[in-house]
Amino acid sequence: MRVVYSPQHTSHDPEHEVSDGRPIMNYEVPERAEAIRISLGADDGFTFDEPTEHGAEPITAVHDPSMLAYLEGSWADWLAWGQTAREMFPDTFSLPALREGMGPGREPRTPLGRIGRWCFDMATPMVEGTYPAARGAVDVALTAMDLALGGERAVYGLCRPPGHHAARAVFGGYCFFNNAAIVTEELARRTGEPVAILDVDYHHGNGTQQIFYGRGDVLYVSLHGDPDRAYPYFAGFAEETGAGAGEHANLNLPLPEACSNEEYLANLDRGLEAIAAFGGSTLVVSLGIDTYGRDPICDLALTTEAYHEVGRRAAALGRTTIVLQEGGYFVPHLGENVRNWLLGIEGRELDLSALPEV
Ligand code: Q9C
Ligand code: ZN
Repeated sequence: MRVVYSPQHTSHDPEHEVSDGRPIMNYEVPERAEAIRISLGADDGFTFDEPTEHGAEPITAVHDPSMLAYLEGSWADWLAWGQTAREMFPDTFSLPALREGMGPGREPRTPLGRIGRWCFDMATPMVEGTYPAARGAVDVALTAMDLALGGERAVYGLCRPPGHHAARAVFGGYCFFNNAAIVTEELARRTGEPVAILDVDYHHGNGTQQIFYGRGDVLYVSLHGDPDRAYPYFAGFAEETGAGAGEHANLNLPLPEACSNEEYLANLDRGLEAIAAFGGSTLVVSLGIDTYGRDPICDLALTTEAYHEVGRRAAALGRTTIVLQEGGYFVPHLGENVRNWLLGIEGRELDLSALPEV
């Protein structure tokens, strides 16, 4: 399988986040992508390609151009205002209710005012190299798409930072640009066909859902920890089925705590049935491995065997598949879990031989 990877991701190296009422070390670290690169690199079945530059147009096809402009200039702006911290976090959030009855107002001018407009949480600090890394992740995703359109059956884009929490005009959840949504939109434009997205990250992909909620030509299917207990809390409910032309093109499958492989696979089959019933010849996968039993921030109970089986069942759809990396935070097993997912999709055997005992 062809793998698209760029070392550019290492310039996004956040240190902190706020979680469960505490400041902690950020889980979305460069070591994650390096662990995946090393696992795939040790297997002759994977060959690596560098991304090519795709420019801004595919990004603004999905995101507010003002958000792109904000992310591009935010670090220089931070320094220009005399800030010296190596991480930029919001300290206010300009929630719409704050201006109820007063109109939306104009965009704040100061860096802190602006980040409070564009960022929705305390998990997604920007550092000096965040913007080039986020642009690199988009190019990784679009290059994987190019390879798929060129005839590859399945391609893997080792995206970092991840993307599925980024909505049209707001970012957060370790995500800046929505890599999977950008690829989906570009695929829809280039092929003129409907496109299905399967999101198997532990967290609901609120950004992807928001971007395509009114669209009948894009099906979004997500399996995730129930938002009644799991981040992002405000979206991912089963009753969210799409709006207008997009009615019935959004399927949320919230999962209980400690969900087993069996229960997970039963829900997966529901999602795959919906995808099979939807038209189109391509599938975009948002691949999160934070459903793992040993993941430090999530509460499902999947094992490596499940990843191989999910890949195998996704392949049975018989569609050209673009697999893009999202979350997954138990770094010692992350690479081997991704590799087994990809072995599954390629019809290769489960291989637990390189899973370290830690
Ligand atoms: N108490 C992805 O997996 N922190 N993003 C959650 C829970 C942020 C996850 C706090 C989690 C973001 C791509
Ligand atoms: Zn996640």
